[in-house]
Amino acid sequence: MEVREEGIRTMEQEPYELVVVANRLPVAAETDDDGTVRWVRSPGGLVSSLEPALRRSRAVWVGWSGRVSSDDVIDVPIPSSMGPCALREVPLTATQLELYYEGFCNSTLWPLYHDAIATPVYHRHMWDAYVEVNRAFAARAAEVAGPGATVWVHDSQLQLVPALLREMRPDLRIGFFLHIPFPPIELFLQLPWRQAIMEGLLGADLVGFHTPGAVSNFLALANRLFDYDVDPDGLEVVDHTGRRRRVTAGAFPISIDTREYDAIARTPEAQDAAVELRRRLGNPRWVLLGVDRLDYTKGIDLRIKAFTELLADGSIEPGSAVFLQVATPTRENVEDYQRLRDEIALLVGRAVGDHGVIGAAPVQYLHQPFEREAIVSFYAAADVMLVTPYRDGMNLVSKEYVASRMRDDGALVLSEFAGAAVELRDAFLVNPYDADGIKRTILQAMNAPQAELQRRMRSMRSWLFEHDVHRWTSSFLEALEKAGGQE
Ligand code: GDG
Repeated sequence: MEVREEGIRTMEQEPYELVVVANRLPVAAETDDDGTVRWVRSPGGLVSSLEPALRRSRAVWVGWSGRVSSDDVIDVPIPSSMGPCALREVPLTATQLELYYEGFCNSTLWPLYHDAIATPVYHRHMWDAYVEVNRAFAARAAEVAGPGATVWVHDSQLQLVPALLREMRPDLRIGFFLHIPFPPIELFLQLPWRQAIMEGLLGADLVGFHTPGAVSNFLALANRLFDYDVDPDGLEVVDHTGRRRRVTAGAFPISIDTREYDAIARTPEAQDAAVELRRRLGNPRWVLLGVDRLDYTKGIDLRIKAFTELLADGSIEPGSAVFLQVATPTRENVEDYQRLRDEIALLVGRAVGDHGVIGAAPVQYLHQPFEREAIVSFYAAADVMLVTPYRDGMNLVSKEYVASRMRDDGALVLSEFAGAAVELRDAFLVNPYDADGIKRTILQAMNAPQAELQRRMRSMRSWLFEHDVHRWTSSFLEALEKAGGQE
């Protein structure tokens, strides 16, 4: 197998002083028909959030590349040209991928941490794979971190890494950030491996969450499981040698690059694309929009039902409004996602069959990925944005919509159970389980006076311009600098 490194600029700057550890690297391997591996940069997501911090220091990113290997050790130099820093791969086998990622991460932790909306499975062989993979990540991080380096571990896939890494490298400063909700203790206690996961997290000097609610769930759990004395900012833990160590816990609500979204939305291309989209939808009075990964946590089903009922009961006149739902394919090997895909197709089919006319459908459903620029033009075209997850750590889509509304117009309907609701108080907030409440709120958003919409949007925009992703990254890293401390 030939590995071609396109446009490589090597950034070997050891010893590394900042190590990011995340399930995925910010690049993916693509294999051509002739077996040549090409590396492509994964746009958006965590990498754009961390990029400035990574460029400032001698940094390395440890993660999985997306390719499955049958060997244990691959040490292919991944082209740093695409990442903002050096990249180190943790190889995963097909079995590990199935049991650790699709299994323990997506079928146990994901549903459990999202209020058990789908039923979590508790299988010992999946847990064993999770432990094995977490060990591999910790070992890789331990290997590349320079003396006294700062390590930032990301998300639910790697909750054991902080403690494993501390054991291997007590000199490191370790931060952990959870991108999804942290569940109430009654739910967390279901987990047969609850003790081990909490011990894993408590290996960090700083544990960060999106919301104060998640912080208090975490601290309540530490108190319940270990009887540690907790205070609102953290707790002191005792390690196996009897030494006391401070673990700080805090809320760091993630955000977006607000200026970048604003700038894309202002381009003539985005504005023209928005006008064209409305025209193709039949120039209705209202365009409503949903943009989500096709995930059962996002509340896409009830949102479609609510809109369909509004058509059925005559609250929305046929032809006056079109609801466009973009649902990006995701986790297609997991059974709950396959079922959801069918359920949503059925709901859309019913809405179109019952309320469509020849040449015009009141619900348009696109189960496809789009370029970011296209998504922004959808935001720019939408009068009402529907973000109604049953539970969401933060939800960046809601923030992206606001950042893309440079005329201070448009209405955001937002679930109370998205982390973003803590900050975006001027959205039209809704209980995502309440079908009648969603219907009422959609109508309220559609019919709100322009002045009210502008007041709400202006206030949310000014919040987001101040609280952008750069502030998130620096506030976490600054808190990590101050955290820790041993007896
Ligand atoms: C997890 C947590 C937390 C979607 N479709 C396309 C596309 N997207 C982009 C959106 C947005 C991102 O994907 C989705 O982010 P969310 O935050 O809404 O949701 P999750 O994927 O579940 O993310 C979440 C987040 O981590 C960060 O901590 O907020 O709570 O669940 O940026 O725009 N982007 C492109 N094409 C698409 O078709 N380019």
